Amino acid sequence: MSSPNTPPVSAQDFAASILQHLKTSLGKDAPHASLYDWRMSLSLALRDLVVDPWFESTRRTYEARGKRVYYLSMEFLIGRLIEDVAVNLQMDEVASEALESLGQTYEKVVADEPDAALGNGGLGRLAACFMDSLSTLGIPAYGYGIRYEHGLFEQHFDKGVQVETAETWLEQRHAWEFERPEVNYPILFGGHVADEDGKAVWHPEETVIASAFDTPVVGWEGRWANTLRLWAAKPDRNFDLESFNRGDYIAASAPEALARTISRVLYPDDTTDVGKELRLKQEYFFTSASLQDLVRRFLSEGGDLKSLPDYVAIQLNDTHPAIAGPELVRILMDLHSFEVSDAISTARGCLAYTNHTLLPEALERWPEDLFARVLPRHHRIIQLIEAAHFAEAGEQVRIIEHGEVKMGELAFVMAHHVNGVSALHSELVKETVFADLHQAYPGRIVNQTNGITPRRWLYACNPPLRNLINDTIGTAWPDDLEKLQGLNAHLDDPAFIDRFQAAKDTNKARLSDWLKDRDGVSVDPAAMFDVQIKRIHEYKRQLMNLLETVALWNEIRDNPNGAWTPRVKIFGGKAAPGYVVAKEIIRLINDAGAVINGDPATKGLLQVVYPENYNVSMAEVLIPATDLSEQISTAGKEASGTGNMKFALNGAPTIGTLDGANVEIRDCVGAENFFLFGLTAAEVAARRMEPDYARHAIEASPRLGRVLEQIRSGVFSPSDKDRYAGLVDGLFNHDYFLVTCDFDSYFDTQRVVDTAFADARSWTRLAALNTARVGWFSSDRTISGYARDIWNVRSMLATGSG
Ligand code: 26V
Repeated sequence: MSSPNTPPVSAQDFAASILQHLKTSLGKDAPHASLYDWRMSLSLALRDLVVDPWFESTRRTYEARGKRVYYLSMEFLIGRLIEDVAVNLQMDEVASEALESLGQTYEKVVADEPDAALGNGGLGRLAACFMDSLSTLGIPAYGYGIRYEHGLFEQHFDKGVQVETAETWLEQRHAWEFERPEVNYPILFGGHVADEDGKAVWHPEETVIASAFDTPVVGWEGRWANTLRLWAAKPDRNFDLESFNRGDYIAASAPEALARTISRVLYPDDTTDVGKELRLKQEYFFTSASLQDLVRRFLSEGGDLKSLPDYVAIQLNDTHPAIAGPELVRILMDLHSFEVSDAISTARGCLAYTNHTLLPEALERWPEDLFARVLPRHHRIIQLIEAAHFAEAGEQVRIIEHGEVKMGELAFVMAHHVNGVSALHSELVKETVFADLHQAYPGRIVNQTNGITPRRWLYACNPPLRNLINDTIGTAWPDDLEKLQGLNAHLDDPAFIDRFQAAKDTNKARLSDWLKDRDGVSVDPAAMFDVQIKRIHEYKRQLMNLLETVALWNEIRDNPNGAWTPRVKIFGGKAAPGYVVAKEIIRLINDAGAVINGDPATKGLLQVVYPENYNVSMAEVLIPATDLSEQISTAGKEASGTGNMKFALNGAPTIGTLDGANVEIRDCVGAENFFLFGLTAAEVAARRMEPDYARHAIEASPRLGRVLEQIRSGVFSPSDKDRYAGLVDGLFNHDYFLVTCDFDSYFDTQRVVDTAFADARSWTRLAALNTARVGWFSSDRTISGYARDIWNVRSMLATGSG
């Protein structure tokens, strides 16, 4: 019932293919095969089925000679691929059956796959969802990024403290990629620029080779497949013979050392502008390789570079690839003899830029001297770009200012469109960070509200709900998610609500088993599962959630015979290794959790759970099992959020602020079906102007004052009573994210949630209503918007909507 179309091969034939791979690709026979051997054989057998659609898509793309999309992203947070590919090929049941026939358990084999964690959070996961939708919509596209040897660090808790260890996904062979040793580009760094016959000529000092690895990305029902091309750095030559012959062995290995570091590790900090030379080199490395690759492809098909914008749409995922502007200008001027102004307008015709954050500390700026040392030619080209921008729009906004190169301004000036990622965020982009540039280039800023792929985030991760939906409205929804509206007609059907509840119960039991198996933690599946999963940031306010937890603990202890709604507060997420306050918050959650969980007075009513090492695969278990989605950022700070969409789609109502895409989610589900609290973005800005706003908020709330006093006095850190004094003082003195100001309305709204949850049937109706009404948040809709408003590209599929 779950696969709408017929699978391409039978279980019997597929089992034979797995066995063949076991023998010829892994060199094992069945009796001696390990879990790894089975997993690789299964992956390779599935990969075989992707190759034909992939070749066919590539052939049709070349034949059509139409415009293609190039999505440049420093991060692709992919997760596991076996289930994703199996589901897209309608092979999930066949694969499971085939493995069972070979004496293996499909779920166990699937769970053996390491997450491809080539991203920090929202921005990287969005790129992965976009790749899925580009293929599903049949839009010819390439994703370009870096093949990091080490993805996002693994998180462990040592007495509640986050400890990081290296992630090592490539220690095992990556089953899905095809190495392309013949696709190589030199990437140049450093040196100087000389004026030769009136021309600027770059004499670089270092060379690193970018070498391609391709992963096919297959869309729904295998109708189309695009390529994710990730670049690995290789040394230009193993030994610099000249230095080697001079006897300078150490100098001879310097180029190799640079090459080995460039694609070694993903930067794990998604807020602070680290300003590190290696990061700049990573950015230039993958951007230059990608542009060289697409220009080579264009020329090999006989294209005339003047018409590049008619054939090439390059999307910059944040400013990380913003060097694409000057790099494309360099390629056109230095290698293809374009005039400056033609080079700039041609490059701009190809480029568009997505802004993902308004946090000032996350907007990339490079010290000018560092920049000029690493990329001297680009430094000069940026001056040319700035001059052209001044001539066009006046001199209010500089690209190079106060000794810094501002990548946001550079990306904006070099892009034909700039987009924000939710309606509110796009308006704030116009009013704040890019207000002057918005005046100078009216109409350039547009909105494309984020989305999520319903294949991974409902169909694959939530089989019980998927089956219920199939039975209720048919099977046409996974690539036309607005069809979920058809569920509205069933919201008052008791049988439907019963089945919806049964699906949620199954998922909650699965999560409970998972927590027990993995961490030895027991939870009561009848309690409300209240979940906040995302990177740990002050603006996301995990601290406010924890303060509310402590306040509730107090309240239950004060009134043990009250009609409390049992809750399990689940946290998940990593802090950047250098983000001290975020790490204190993690420790406090773990410390307070230990005290609360050990208190017999609140046992069965309140529990705190924080499983370590949150990642995509953990999200896939947590989200379907969630009753309440926490989206509680300070209004104006969360650009969009995408977890908020995943929860709503899987039937979890939201408690949240008017921030990011929460605003649009609330519009879709109806205000009466959303647990809204807190200040608006405008009120936040106004409150910050008031003197001592935090102190006043604390004084006005005895409940909050009591919680802060407990934390400060060491109730949760008895062996080190002052451990959290600094954290608490921070709230009194500079509570920039207004935790104190929103606390009371958050607490009160949580009590409204308690009451609502206690009425099980109406809560389940609310959950189902969320699923029915958030189909608009499919990333297929988002990508169709980019294709129409920004890229001007069309779907290659007759029935596609791109
Ligand atoms: C910034 C930096 C700064 C330098 C060091 C490395 C690094 C890595 C990533 C970032 C960008 C962080 C921005 C980000 O992830 N924004 C999130 O984007 C989501 C997708 O649009 C959106 O849903 C979230 O609200 C937004 O926080």
